[in-house]
Amino acid sequence: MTAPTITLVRGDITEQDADAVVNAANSSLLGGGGVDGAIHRRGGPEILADCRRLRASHYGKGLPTGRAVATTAGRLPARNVIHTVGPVHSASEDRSGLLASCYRESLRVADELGAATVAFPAVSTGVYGWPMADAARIAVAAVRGTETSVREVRFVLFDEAAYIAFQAALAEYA
Ligand code: AR6
Repeated sequence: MTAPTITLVRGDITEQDADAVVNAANSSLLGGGGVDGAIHRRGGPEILADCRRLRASHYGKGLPTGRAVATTAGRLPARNVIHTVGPVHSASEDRSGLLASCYRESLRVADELGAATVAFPAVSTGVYGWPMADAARIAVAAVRGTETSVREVRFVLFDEAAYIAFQAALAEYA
């Protein structure tokens, strides 16, 4: 196990040709907006069917924040989707450990799947309100600090501002 190579791309996570793509889900695992909506839309109903099975077998009370779980990727180019639940950003409480946990736990699940390439969105930076620069630093530090068999971690950034924030975070941790 070594630290994975980190690459940055601007684009849409649903188009990524990676072994696994990570979904910024919510604890219901039943879909939503943003990345979650795009993944279910493009991936088709098999993903939701898997999510429902997981809810029934393990996560009746919801997947806890900071945890991750895998399903099929349906019609997406990837083999699997790894669903993780980011924390809602809070100005009064430090939840950065939970955000870091999303990346660590997703990589642990990726190891179980034998995935060599994993594509991540910027978890919690949309609906969940996390400031991009801070989220980027937490994401890069978490991946750098995780022992994994994954060879490439690709951050897929939706817009220029996110891409620049991740570039800056990578430069900081170089
Ligand atoms: N590919 C890559 N990045 C994207 C895409 C895409 N197709 N679409 C949006 N982004 P969000 P969260 C960026 O809101 O903050 C859902 O309703 C987006 O610009 O998807 O973790 C879930 O069900 C932002 O920078 O996830 C939850 O309820 C980042 O991805 C809740 O939102 C994450 O934005 C999770 O909120």
